[in-house]
Amino acid sequence: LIKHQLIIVRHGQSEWNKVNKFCGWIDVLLTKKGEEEARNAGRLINKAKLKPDLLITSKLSRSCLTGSIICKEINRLYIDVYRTWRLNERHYGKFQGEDKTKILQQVGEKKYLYYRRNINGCPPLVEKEEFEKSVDDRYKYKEDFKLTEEKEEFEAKEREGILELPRGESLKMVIERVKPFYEKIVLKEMKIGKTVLIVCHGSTVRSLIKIISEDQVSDEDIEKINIPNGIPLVYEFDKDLNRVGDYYYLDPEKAIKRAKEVERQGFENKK
Ligand code: DG2
Repeated sequence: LIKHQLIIVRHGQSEWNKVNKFCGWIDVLLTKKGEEEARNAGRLINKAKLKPDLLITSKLSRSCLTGSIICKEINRLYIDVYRTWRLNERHYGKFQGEDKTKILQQVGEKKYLYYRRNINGCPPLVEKEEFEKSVDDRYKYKEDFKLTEEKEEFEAKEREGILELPRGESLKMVIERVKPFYEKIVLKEMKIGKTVLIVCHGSTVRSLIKIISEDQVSDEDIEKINIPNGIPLVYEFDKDLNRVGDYYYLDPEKAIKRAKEVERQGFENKK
C-alpha cells in the first residue's frame, strides 16, 4: 500500500542550458521557456493530485525559481521551504562557463562522455582563489525554520563542515554530499507524513536516483540516465518507507524525448 510520495524535478531550462554552456555552481536564471516548463511541472503535479507539504531546493536561483513557480501553479505558495547547497548542481570545475561543443572537440567523445556521465568523471578543479570569487553569503549557515530534531543535529554538523565547498566534482562526490541530507532530512520529513517536493539539477537528480534505487541502478546504468528539465518524477513508498516499484515520470513520453536531447547536448546545437 502506498503511503508516501516523493516528487523530484530538475529545474526548467536555464539561460546556459539554452546556449549549451556548462553551468554547475554558476548562478544563472531561467529562460522564458524554462519558466513555462516550471508551470507545466506544476500542472502535471496538479493533474496527478499530488499535494506537496515541503519544498526543498538547492541554493541556486534556477532551482529556487522553478520551485516557486511550481508552488504558485499548484496554489501552495505557503508550504515550508528548505534550501541547501547539498542539492546544488555538480560543480563542473574548470568547464563552468565553457561551451559544451568546444569541450567535446578539445577532449574527444570518450572523455566528454566520461566527464559528463561516468560516476567517477571529475572535471579539472578550479583554483581556490577563482572559487572564492564565486562564493557569496548564501553559503553561510543560516537557520530558516525548524523541521525535525534531526535537522538541528544535522545542521550543527553542517556548520563545522561547510568550509570545504567543492571546486569540481564527480557524481560519486555528489552522492556523498547528497546522501546524508536525503537520510537525515528527506526521509525524516516523509516519515512524519509530509509529501516532499525536491527541485534541483541534472546531477543531483541522478544522485538521488542512485541513492534511492540503489539496488536497481548500477554504476553503469546511471551513466545512461539523463534528466529532462521540468518533468516531475515520482517515487512511492509504503508506511515503513520501503520503496514501492521504481520511479516514474508524470509525462513519460515527453521525458524520454527531452532526456534524449539532454544526452545529445554538445553534439548538436539544438535549442
Ligand atoms: C547542467 C548539466 O546542470 O549539464 O551544469 O551545465 O541541471 O543545473 O542545468 P543543470 C550544467 P550536463 O551534465 O547535462 O552536461
